[in-house]
Amino acid sequence: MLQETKSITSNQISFSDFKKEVLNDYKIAKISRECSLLGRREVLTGKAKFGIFGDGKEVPQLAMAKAFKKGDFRSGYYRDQTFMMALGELSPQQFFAGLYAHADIKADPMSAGRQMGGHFATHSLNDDGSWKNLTKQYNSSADISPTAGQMPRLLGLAQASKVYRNEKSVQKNTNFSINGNEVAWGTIGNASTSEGLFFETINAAGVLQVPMVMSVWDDEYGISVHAKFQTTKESISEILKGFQRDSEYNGYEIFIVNGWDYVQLMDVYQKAATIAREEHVPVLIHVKELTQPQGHSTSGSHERYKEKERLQWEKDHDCITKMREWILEFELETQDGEILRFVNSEEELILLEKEAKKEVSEAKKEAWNAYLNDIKSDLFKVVSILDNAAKKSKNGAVINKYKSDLSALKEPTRKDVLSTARKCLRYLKDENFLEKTALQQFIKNAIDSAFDKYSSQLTNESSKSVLHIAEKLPSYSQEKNIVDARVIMRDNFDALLTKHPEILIFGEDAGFIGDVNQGLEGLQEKFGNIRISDTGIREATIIGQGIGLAMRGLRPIAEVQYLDYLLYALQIMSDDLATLRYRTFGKQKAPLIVRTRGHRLEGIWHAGSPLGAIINSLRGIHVLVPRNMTKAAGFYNTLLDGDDPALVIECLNGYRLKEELPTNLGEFKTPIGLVETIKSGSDMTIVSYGSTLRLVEEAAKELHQVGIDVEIIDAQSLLPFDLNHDCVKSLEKTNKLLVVDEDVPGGATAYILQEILETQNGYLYLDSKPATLSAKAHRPAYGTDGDYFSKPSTEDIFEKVYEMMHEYNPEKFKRLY
Ligand SMILES: Cc1ncc(C[n+]2csc(CCOP(=O)(O)OP(=O)(O)O)c2C)c(N)n1
Ligand SMILES: [Mg+2]
Repeated sequence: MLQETKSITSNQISFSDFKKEVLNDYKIAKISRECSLLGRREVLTGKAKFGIFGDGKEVPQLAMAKAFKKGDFRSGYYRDQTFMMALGELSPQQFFAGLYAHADIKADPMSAGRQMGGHFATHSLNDDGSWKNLTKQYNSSADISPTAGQMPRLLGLAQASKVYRNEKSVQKNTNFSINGNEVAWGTIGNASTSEGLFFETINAAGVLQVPMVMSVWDDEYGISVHAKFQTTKESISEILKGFQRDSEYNGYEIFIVNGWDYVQLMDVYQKAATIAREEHVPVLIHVKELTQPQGHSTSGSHERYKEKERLQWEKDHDCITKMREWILEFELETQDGEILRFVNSEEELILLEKEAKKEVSEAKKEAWNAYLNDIKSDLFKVVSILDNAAKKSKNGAVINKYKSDLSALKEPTRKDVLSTARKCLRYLKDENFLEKTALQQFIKNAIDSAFDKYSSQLTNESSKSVLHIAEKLPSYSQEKNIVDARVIMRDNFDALLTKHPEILIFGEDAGFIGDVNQGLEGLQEKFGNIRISDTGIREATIIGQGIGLAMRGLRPIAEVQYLDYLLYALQIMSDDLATLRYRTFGKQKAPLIVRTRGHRLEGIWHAGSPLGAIINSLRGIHVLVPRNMTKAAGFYNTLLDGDDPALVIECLNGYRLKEELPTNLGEFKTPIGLVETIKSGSDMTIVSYGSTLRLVEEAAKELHQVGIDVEIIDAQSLLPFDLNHDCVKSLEKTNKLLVVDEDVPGGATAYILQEILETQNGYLYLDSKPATLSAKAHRPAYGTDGDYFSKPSTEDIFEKVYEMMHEYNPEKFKRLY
């Protein structure tokens, strides 16, 4: 077949360079495919737990990798191994290390074995937690498993380029951007475009006009479910046609290309990159006619749900098969009449294919040996200890049996080794000799080192952790300057925006009117509409914007208008933000601050306080519940001196209350992880937070009148909670404990109780049953009476305390009822 490809002539590279590139691409595709094939076998033979691979999607990823430049970011999903390999960011050995869950960041740089294979990441941070120069490397934000979960973050990654290009105050930050030239590349499967997060992100990126290139890998299926059940008209590009930009409106550039067409793909990806990079216009590339040679994952086989014809079609349209055909058929006639080819015969390709196969097979062996060697050295230690222990112990026979069972394992896990050691220790409990001590020591060391491998880096462990930042009290002028509390927020944000040029604040109504409670009043006018901006009503992608911006060195404060609507954002906060440090073994961070307001309004959707749900789903994020605006402002001041993600819940009914305006705005700091005793007392410790504290304070005054003196502690920081264990110190004095909030029963109060009784050993000091007082199990009803009968009132608090005092001293505190 004689042909002239535009890309050859237009790129004007010599044919021999072109040939080298094509054959190199082909080899990468073959290496990647071989990884998928062997990977599946490793799972089916039991050496790895689960496999989901990129077979059938190789060729478009070669094209994407060629258009991807240093400084760019990827936010994608589990099919992208070929892309990572083409960039040189994933070797076959690392691929297998991930598959085996090798818990060592050097062996598996994607996640140190924490994520299942197919979740790709690069390292944005040095070992000390400081940023690398991201413009000098390829960047992949760490994948998450929930389908379309990569979308919200993608929006922020793309928006960061726009900010760096247009906002002068951050243009000196050259570690992150060079004139906003970086493109954020998204990938998603066709079926996952059914998720709301996909549509929400597509719309928002169109509105914001950000440099995002979104590839949809379309293989017509989502596991077993065909496109006809997934997508209207069975085509994402068809239904997104309305997003196409035209002379009148901004929008998207949309390309449709077949996934097996190497030449077209190269062309489309270069064009897409130029549009996004130069014009900051989002691009959608619908890559059709892709396949799944081995089915969806190792969990099943696609022969179960695909017709024979479809299976045959997939064989014929396998992108590597098609590329191979193209390579073999390609002929180019020069002006001198010479015919140029990529290969002289098929043999050349076969040789290259054999090389690819051999490289992968060797890499697999290396990865397996490296993975196993770590464990085997532990196994030998235990076997040798048990061998000697068995000789001395009266339970020698049992111990010997455990030892030989362990020795016989060909593919031992850390669990096998440690579980044997721990079981054997029980048989030595009544004996005393050196080997027992050695065994105890082994177990202790193994558990300690397992903590580092499997449980470290949930939160910031570097010197930048906000937990190292000390309290700094607000200072006040001599003449008391009493203001509406929202003024403190506004003036403090003003000071912060001046102090930190990287801060961007955005959310629904946050821009023009300066938020619904005017905590940002006038600040858009002062700092411009890039730094203070309105967003659409789209909580999940507001958070995604924040995550992506924070991953590129900016300091976003993302506003979720009301706490009740945080549920829309909770999934992405939980799945993405809260796990980021953990799932990358501390190699990526997103110091995003989420600002919201809640508690104590009225009505089912305007008065919730789902703190139990929040703290249980957001481990990895600091959750702060300031009781007033000075405390809240102090939290923002602390957070901006560190780089941890946090959620700050302001008291909705506090903005119009009066507080004294501090003089050291932007500087005073509320410490994170410390409680504050706001009233001392001797009869009972009451721990509460947020808006209910004011009710507790009122109740305390009334209790005083009947001779009960309570101590009130403001938790103020739920995650982390009371790191200095001040609550138990209070219990030592009062011997009684009540925890009050307006969450459901067993919500955050149960968490606080567990912290105080179990973690702090508070049970040792109790004279009476510890108690909680929370709202009813239902959402709060509307209106004054709805509130009164749904949430704890001062009377409820008074009576609860009184009843506990009655039980303690019935003589002194006679029954009320
Ligand atoms: C939120 C969520 N729901 C369900 C799943 C289970 N799941 C994993 S992959 C997948 C199908 C995805 O299909 P598609 O987006 O077309 O990608 P493909 O695997 O075909 O490349 C499903 C349902 C998941 N990971 N996340
Ligand atoms: Mg699919």
